[in-house]
Amino acid sequence: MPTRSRRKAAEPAGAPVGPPVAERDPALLKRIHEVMVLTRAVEDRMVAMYKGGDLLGSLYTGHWHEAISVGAASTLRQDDYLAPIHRDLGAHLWRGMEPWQVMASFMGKATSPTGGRDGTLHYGRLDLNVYNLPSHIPANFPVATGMAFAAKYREQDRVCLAFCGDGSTSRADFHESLTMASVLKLPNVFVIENNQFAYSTPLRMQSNSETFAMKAVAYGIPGVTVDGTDALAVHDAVAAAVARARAGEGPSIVEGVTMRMHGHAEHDPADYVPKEMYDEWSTKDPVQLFENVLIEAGVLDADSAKQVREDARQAAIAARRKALADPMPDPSGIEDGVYAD
Ligand SMILES: Cc1ncc(C[n+]2csc(CCOP(=O)(O)OP(=O)(O)O)c2C)c(N)n1
Repeated sequence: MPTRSRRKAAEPAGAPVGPPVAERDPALLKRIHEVMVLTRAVEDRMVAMYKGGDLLGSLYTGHWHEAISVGAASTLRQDDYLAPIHRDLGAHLWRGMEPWQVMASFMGKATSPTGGRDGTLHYGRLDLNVYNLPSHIPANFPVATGMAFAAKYREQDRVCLAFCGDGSTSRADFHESLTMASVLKLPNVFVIENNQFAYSTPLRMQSNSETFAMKAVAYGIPGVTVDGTDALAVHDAVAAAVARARAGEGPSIVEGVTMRMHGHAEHDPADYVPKEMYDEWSTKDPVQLFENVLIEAGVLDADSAKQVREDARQAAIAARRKALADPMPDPSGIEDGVYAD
């Protein structure tokens, strides 16, 4: 069987391109960079914590997804809705989730957003308009469609952005959500994180389409494919989709092409991934690439970039310390929130 290890990367035709870096808001650029760096630092720390036995269950990471999760989330207003997946720590951190809350969640601590009812990543922050990840994927898509429907029905000016993986596009709830969002012109943006694998299933066994974005044609909506390691390419494409949703023109698909650089979860050695793929993609670290762009444009210098990394490392260390010290839930509250009064 022929191998099709990587789809055509960025498809410039149709993908919106924003202004040159030097003409953009430096505060926004720096914030995107800081959150990408923080995301990497927190995940690296959690990998060490997983290996050291600090965490209860599986650990899912988003290495090489930072440009997609932060690039996309940074296009929204705080009152817009977000429905992230297991690769989107960056989107959570962008919104204001605290790194210690994420660690506390993987430890089942009472202080986690679920109060310790989940030992992994089914957390959200409703106060930040970020919804909990449902375990079945992409069950966040029907939720996102419902959120967008509610916003439209209540005549609220709110967009709902949901993420899913390449494998999730094969599920019925993907099709149902896209169909409903399209015919009702709901203010949705659907971001597909094409990271080459769905657990051990490679792209060639997932879909025969050249890109995932081209599936948009079937729903009568726009779809673009961008380089998912390029934070600004993602930001620009998602910003255009958000503007369209806000204007009442309906949903769009944005596909970001990247690579899952760790196993499906940290317990997965991912022996099924050809070494050449890792070699090829290791040169496309989204955090490093964005740092290079900002230094080249004069938005950052080498010293300040180094400081951002050190600050993120210290924040991750402090977060671990707090999460470790936090209490486990009180077993007497096991039925809280289960039954209606
Ligand atoms: C309906 C359903 N089937 C299987 C799983 C187990 N599972 C969780 S993530 C995952 C892989 C998903 O692949 P993809 O959508 O490409 O996202 P990725 O993990 O690659 O980012 C699987 C099989 C699940 N959570 N839900």
